[in-house]
Amino acid sequence: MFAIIGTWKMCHDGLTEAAALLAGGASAGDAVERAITRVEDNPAYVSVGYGGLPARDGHVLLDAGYMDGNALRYGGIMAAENIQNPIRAARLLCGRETNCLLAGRGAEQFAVSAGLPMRDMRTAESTARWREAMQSLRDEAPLDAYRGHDTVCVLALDSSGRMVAGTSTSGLFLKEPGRVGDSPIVGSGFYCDARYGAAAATGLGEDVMRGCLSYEIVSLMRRGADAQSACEEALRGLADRKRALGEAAGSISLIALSAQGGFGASTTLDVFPFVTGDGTGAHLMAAQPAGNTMRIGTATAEELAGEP
Ligand code: SD4
Repeated sequence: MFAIIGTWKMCHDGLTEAAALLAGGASAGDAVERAITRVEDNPAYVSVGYGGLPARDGHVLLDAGYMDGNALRYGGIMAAENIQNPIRAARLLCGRETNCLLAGRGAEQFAVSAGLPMRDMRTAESTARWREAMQSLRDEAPLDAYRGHDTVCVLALDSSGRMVAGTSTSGLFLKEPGRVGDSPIVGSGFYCDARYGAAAATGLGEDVMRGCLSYEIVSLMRRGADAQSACEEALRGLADRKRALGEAAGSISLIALSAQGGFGASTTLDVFPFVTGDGTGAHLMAAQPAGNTMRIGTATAEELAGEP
């Protein structure tokens, strides 16, 4: 038995390949790396890897995280430039005893010394997008931090019971150089303990980190919740707390995978596309808030047209 889940429609093709790998006996780590590198390498996905959303200075600054839920180890890079596949750097760092989370220049030097391919991650399109946004950005107008900044997150359970979580993103469009979101931060953007399950988050990192939501989901599964109710309860907990503080729930979407292969997803958006994979193939899904719970169902690409 194996299972894999990823955020947003954009992971569909990579997840299809990853599910085929898992069906052939590959490890959860190889499956997660395959699914995420497929998104990183495709400049059509503008919020991850090559051609990602530039920071305010025009540079594409990348965040990625990786956790091995059997060894209970993690690795990550943040605010790093020119690393072709940030998830591969995060995975290599996961094998280390110390120095497993590297920022900026240190992350780039590590990638070079590890022999990972480097490339200028800007494309003509990403630079044009940046230039246009900078022109329309008036000093007095607040930045729309919620504009298209989606993270690819993938959680996998392989047929040997190994579990892995991975994330990769260019973070918020026009972020301040040096800004780091939740995606490379263990416990917030991702968490995995193979005894209970794995979880990951996408949305505004500043909000996700206030609730350490990925750790919270795994912790709820440790106490007996299934993956779906853990996602819903973790999100409700933070949203209720924010509302009590007079704030909106914000823009947060969560996925989870239990150690038994159960899937979960929740969102504050009207609709959150995600993809699941198992022995029956890869399936495009959607989560939609419905009153006090989440409606989860299969969806077609047409129904999700316009969604990332
Ligand atoms: C960040 N969590 O940098 C990321 C962005 C994201 O959907 O996932 N947006 O805050």
